[in-house]
Amino acid sequence: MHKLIITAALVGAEVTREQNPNVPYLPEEIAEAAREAYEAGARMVHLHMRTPDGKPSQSRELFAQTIGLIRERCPVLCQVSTGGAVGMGAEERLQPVYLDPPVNPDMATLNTGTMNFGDDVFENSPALIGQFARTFAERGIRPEIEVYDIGMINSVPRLVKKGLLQLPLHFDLVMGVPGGIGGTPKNLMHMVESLPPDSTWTVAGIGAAELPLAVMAMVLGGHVRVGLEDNIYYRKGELAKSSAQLVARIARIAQELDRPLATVEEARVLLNLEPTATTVCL
Ligand code: KMH
Ligand code: ZN
Repeated sequence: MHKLIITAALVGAEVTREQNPNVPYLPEEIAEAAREAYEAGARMVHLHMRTPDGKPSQSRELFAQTIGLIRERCPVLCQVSTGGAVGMGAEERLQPVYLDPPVNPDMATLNTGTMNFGDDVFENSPALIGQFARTFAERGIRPEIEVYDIGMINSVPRLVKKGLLQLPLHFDLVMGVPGGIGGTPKNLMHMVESLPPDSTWTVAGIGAAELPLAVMAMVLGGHVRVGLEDNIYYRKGELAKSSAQLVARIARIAQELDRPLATVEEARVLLNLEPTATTVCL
């Protein structure tokens, strides 16, 4: 079986320091969290930004500053969010995709459907998805397709047919968001079996679903995303100290399962990223 890629989702747009005081907000804090996650075994970080008071932000400057600080510290792959936060407009969400070397992203997320997201609506209309896919192609950025339910997988072949996406694709199966598919083993099997041929995939289980789905993904040959964006607890009643702590647990289990961790260069190959094309390490 191929090697394992662990992605660390360091901050997100929803969790707050009131919920877990270890959530990083400032560029320096996010960069430090990225370094710790890399040292614990993560090979990619999924990035959102916050203003100093914790408000979600897609500021190009904040992304540039943070990616610069991360690349001074470690070679971890930087994947920027274009999901941002619910209520943000399309151009606002696309800001980090326009970054140039040496702070250009290695990958960016592409969300392929509209859904209820907790008490809100996360809007991704067909027109918005097309706009994002075209911008990614213009910028030479490989998408990670974020899907929260089966319908969002089923819409992908249409996008391929229209020439907006090319197979093979890499998916993130986000499971357990209120409004999306539940985070159960049976649902994970259904999601994986519904993917287009030759897809690679990672699973991001939300909350208590994080660990069981991660273990199942490791057994099935998928990859794993963990971190404070998805889950603020280490175990029931115990807050996680950091995303690195959650990454380290996955790395330990992977070792027991004989699923060695990919190096950053091996992760690039597995994810069909150009070995040297887009990332410039400072
Ligand atoms: N914050 C969510 C509404 C992504 O990063 O692309 C969307 C999200 C997905 O987190
Ligand atoms: Zn995200």
